Amino acid sequence: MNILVTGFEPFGGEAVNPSWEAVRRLPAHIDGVTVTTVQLPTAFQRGEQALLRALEDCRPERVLCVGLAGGRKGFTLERVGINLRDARIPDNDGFQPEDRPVRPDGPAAYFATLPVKDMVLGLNRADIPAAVSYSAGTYVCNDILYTLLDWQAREMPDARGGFVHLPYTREQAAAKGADVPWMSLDEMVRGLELAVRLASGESR
Ligand code: PCA
Repeated sequence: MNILVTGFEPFGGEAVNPSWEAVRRLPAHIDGVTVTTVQLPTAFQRGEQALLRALEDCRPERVLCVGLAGGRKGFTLERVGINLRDARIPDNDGFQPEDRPVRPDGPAAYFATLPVKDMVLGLNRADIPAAVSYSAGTYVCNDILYTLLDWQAREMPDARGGFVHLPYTREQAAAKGADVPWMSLDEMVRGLELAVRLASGESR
């Protein structure tokens, strides 16, 4: 089994993106699963292009995309990607689409095909705070999830894909005040290793 795990480059004025910091620390093999990691630009067009290139290159049986959702607590496992781009801030290329589709001819939404609820349960059992989320937003992360699921539906219908949002790191949160939720990078890496195991299991 092979899994592609992606993280994003920093955006929105942050110096780091914990998604890539955690993803790049993953081992190359987890329980016999080969792990390929790729950093995606936080830009609608280049992000999609980089994802599609990685998908064509490795044709992975499982894909877990990872991003930052600053302000959220714990891991949030996204259930759905929607056909909408509505950016609150410009992406890293200065592009700020409003009320546009990801794919003009695509369906309104795709559900994640990874076992989202089982993954949340497994993470919780290992003391990693995690919950299901029913919105990945309308920025680059949602775009990547939609693009991933759209590609898999057409090109590799037996493959499964999904998305995890991570909170700020301790350092990022501390710079913003006392009430901002955070998770240590070590815990994120431990949680992602487990998420890879759970994503590679057979139950849906
Ligand atoms: N988070 C943003 C895009 C990149 C990232 O890490 C989002 O939630 O859309």
